[in-house]
Amino acid sequence: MDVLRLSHVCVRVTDIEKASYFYEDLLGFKESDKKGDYLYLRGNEELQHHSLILKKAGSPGLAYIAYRVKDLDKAKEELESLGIHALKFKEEGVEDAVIFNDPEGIPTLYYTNMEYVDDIRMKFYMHKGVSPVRLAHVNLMVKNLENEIEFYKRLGFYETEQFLDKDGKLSVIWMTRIGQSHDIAIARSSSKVPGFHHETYYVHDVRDIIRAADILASAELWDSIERGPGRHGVTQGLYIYLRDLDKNRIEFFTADYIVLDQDKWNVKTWTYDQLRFRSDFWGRPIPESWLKEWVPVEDVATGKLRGWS
Ligand code: DHY
Repeated sequence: MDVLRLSHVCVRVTDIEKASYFYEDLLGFKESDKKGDYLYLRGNEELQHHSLILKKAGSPGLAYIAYRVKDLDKAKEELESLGIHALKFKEEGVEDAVIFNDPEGIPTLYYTNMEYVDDIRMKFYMHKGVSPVRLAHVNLMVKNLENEIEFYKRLGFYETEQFLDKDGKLSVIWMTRIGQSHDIAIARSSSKVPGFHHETYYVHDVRDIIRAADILASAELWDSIERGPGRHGVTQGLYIYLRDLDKNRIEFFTADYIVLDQDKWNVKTWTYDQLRFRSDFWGRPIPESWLKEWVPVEDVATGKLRGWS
């Protein structure tokens, strides 16, 4: 199946005005459009209409993750052949899309063409806040990790790194489609219900990561600074994790590697005794909230959050 790349995420927020303050005024995302219950945002180097949709809803969570595919009709047929029924869907800037629950229940959208908007890449005076560059990756929690990996491999993703649990069983996988350190990370969850841990935006400079903390602290949003700044062992990226005003998590990230030769790449394995350094190369402790909290995902068939009472 010709999935070209990770394209965007649609995240649930309870108050669009407050979310606009957090994501636009503080973090510096660019607004492409605001219509009713939806706010369409993008990073400085994204020419496409949006990479982050904020959707007003009763509680936080993931509405869906979207990928660009080469041929939507062919992708839909291939999904059907896997027993996955995809529903027709439309977004602002995207006329034709399909939406479905992936094999582990992650709400997923495919499209081929999105409207392109103005190019602000070198309009540096328009780069504000943390200067988000582009959506880099998403991080998911699923019950049957092997099943999910098989699906993503079918789409053209390959493994870059993996983490094994105490018993030597696969626990987290990092995969890429376009040759970054990862476009997607998937962790095995003990819960039957799938979850969304975070989305991550690439920034050009470690200074932007520090700025995220300075901006939030000076806006008195200390609780929004959850983890970091630090350097990951896995992927070697420099990072900071933030929680928005609804507790959705967002990471800013830079300085990871790219895979130059896919055919020569050996999956890098991290064992359980390396946990401390896998997560934070400097060995800093990871907050409980980061380890234990994530948000639920919508079931595309019902529009309701899975397993949420
Ligand atoms: C890790 C998490 C990420 C990422 C890269 C590496 C590892 C960890 O913190 O345990 O979200 O992007």
